[in-house]
Amino acid sequence: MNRTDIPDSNAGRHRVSILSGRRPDAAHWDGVQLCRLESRRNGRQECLRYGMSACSHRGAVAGRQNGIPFRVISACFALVYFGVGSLTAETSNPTLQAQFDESERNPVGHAKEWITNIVVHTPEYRADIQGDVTVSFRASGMSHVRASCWQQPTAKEPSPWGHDSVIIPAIPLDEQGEGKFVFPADQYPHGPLTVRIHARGEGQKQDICQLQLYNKGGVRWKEGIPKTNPPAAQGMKLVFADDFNGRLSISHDGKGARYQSHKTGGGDFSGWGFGNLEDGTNPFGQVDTYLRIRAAKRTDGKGSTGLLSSANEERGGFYAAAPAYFECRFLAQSAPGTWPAFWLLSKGSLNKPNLHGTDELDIIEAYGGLGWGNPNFPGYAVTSHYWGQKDSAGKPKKDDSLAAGVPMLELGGKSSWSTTFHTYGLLLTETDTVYYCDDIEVFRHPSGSISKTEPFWFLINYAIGGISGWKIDLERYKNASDMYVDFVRVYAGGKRL
Ligand SMILES: [Ca+2]
Repeated sequence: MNRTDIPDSNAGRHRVSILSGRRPDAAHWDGVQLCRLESRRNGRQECLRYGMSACSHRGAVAGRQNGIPFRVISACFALVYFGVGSLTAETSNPTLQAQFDESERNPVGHAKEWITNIVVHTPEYRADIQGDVTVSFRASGMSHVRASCWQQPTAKEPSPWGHDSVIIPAIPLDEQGEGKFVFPADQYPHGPLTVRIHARGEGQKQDICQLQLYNKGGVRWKEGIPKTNPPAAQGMKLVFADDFNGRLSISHDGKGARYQSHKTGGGDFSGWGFGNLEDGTNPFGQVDTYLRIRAAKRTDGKGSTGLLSSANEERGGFYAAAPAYFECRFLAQSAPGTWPAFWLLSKGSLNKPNLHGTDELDIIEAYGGLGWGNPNFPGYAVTSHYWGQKDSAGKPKKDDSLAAGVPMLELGGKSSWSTTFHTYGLLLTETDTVYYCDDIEVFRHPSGSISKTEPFWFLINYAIGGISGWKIDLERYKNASDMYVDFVRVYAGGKRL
């Protein structure tokens, strides 16, 4: 047994040693399974098992593992085991790290490489967590794994957008593909979060498991309706706000409630049907100041999920006309079939018959899933539709050009709709229709004729499959998935209809 002492990087409080069955050296280190991590804390020795991979310290150990050279520049698992925030980890294999990065940023280019592989043993999917949480998983046949989670600004990473935090770097797995790591949840945002476990194997096969968790501890960051008004709503008045910090008021037809749980006027579109608060299909939950929409298969084998419409079947409810600004903040999961959206419909569409047509403004439509047969794009879509309308030549009005894919991995903090919360907004004026992501303008076009005059209602939903045409496969996640809505608010030019 050899001992490799790691220099104490936290001034006398911790001392970390690696005990290995074979002395690590520059040529080879295969003592991973024999590896043991010890610490001395305040003069007491603690022994901590370390069962997954290499750990060393700057200058202490460089080596090669499974043919992959590495040099860990700080004691990453000291961070994991002791929760010492000042310690981070990297491997010295930039090629491997770059491969992980590139495939997350360009899933389309790797469409045929994605498979469903990773199985998380603990904690349970969608579990409440706090403190140090052991995440154990299996990635059969995969050779390397990395785990990440979006983190609020820290002293080392002060970007106000937050940043992608590597929990474990790209490290080798054993032959069985079993692995575990400790996720120090107290160092990450309070509330809903997504731990991304990304594994790669031979032949470029790879998988990302999005482990949805709810952090009961952690750091409160950007929660709730901001105290400031959105820049795009300058000069307008707040006419609607819901921070989802109280009992949800919703019913199947919207009567006597703030929201309706189906598309007003008919036409539900989700493969897993939109459920109702008042019966056994209820998808809605209240957690702190979040609305949780849980898509789930019921015991009868059918799936339920949720929609909020601000209109109701009595032509009442909430509407706003130009000039107006609509905004919603949410987080959802990217998995085959998930289809979160925040969108608007013009009120005239509720007329029977609808002689004037309908404007539909899709502020965000996101399609989940990776791999062949799934959408694969890491961003989301904004679209303006002009249904049932004719142009000056008497031909159906085309809306083909009124759509854009938003490359959100290149905007602002460069994170996905499934990685962390974002706000999605739309400014509607009598001249322009402008789409926003986190207050960044992402698309603009002249307003349609109906958009200039008619009031709109809004819809927030977590559709699963359905008319999107994309397949549903949530088996890996035990046939459930969560969308968390933080708030919705609407501003208008003082004119409420
Ligand atoms: Ca809230």
